[in-house]
Amino acid sequence: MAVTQLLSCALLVIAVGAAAGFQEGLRGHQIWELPSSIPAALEDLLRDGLLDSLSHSKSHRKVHVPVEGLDNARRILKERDVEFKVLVDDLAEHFQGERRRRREVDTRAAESCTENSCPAPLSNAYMTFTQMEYYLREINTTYAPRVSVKSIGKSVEGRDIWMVHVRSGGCAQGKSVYLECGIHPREWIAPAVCLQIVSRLAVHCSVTRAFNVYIVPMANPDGYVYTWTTNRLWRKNRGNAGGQCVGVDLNRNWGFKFGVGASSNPCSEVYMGPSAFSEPETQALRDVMTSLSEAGNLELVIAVHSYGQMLLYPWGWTTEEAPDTPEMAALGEIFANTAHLRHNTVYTVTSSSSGLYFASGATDDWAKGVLNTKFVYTLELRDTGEFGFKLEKSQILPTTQEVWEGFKAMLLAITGQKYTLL
Ligand code: 0X9
Ligand code: ZN
Repeated sequence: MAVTQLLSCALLVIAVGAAAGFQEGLRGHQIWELPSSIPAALEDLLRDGLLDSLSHSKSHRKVHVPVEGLDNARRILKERDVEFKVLVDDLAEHFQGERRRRREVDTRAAESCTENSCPAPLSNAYMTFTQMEYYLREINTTYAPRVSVKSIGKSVEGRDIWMVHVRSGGCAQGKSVYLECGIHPREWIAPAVCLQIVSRLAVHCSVTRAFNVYIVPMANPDGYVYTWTTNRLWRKNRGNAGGQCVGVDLNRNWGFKFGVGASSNPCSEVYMGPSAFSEPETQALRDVMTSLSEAGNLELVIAVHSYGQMLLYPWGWTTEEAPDTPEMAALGEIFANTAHLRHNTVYTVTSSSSGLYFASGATDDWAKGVLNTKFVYTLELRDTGEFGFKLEKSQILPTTQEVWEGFKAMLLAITGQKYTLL
């Protein structure tokens, strides 16, 4: 056999192998739809990791059931006479089929992001972590010294957690704003929108005249890489602290009211970890936020997530009012009203405990409770459940556009100016 034939055979084997491995972590996993009214005890099941809630909607609940939990979950639902519908019976098959179909129809010219040239974040496709790093490396040189990118620490698997700093334009006392994105890796729209915001901030110098903006576009790189290769619905990091199951929910691992509305079961999707800040990712994020706060003027913190179209302010651990609630609600309305002007998308502004559910150990409650930052939010981006975590790439641009308008309006309002949509 000629060398070229041998080579192409070998490549074929590699390609087939890679295709078979794609999303294999979801082999046998299912998506079920549960009825609107379910016994309260089912909440415990959700928390204990048998079921992974995929929708915030109270009228219907989509849940992801890991293969290991199928028999148990079926038995428990049967015992309680709860009927359910199987929407997807093998998630690995589902994602592999989807990838095949995508390759067949996707003939559009892609924007380019290579190691040698990645001048802008992709707006018509989700980026791999490697592509994100190409882009960050490029802006670090192109826009220096106004924009700089540095690593604030390493993930469990040794990847860098990058932070972009866009400096204020000559206002020495510029207030600081901090955006954390991608702590939940399956929420792909969050880093996509954050990188678009980085790019807009870099290009439009005037927006940040009065602000130092700090953005961590990908807070959980290991989890994100894992969603690309093995399990598109992965929520946690890739730490092994708990033993038999992998991963800690980084948005339950922060050291303020640690353990409220979270799980101590390592197999749960909302596993809080063995102790507060047990994970290198939350340690890095905590340390950088602490130093920004100690520098004296950290004014606004937004943790960007999806989905649900909600702008949530603390607390998540109790329904009691957090300090500055009227101010947070008012600034939140400015965001929502301005975002709405762009594409009519409705963002609901509410406290997380009353609008969503009880959960603490999250970035937002810690920023409010420990740093005492005035304006703190969790922003749940598009949509309200139709595509959920698998939001189509065609939504990157419109989601960015509305969030960008809302974000600018917030910045202006903080400096006492009024926003007008041009
Ligand atoms: O549950 C979360 O961590 C966030 N929702 S998500 O669907 N993106 O996972 C909401 C966090 C809101 N904040 C607090 N509960 N403190
Ligand atoms: Zn999230």
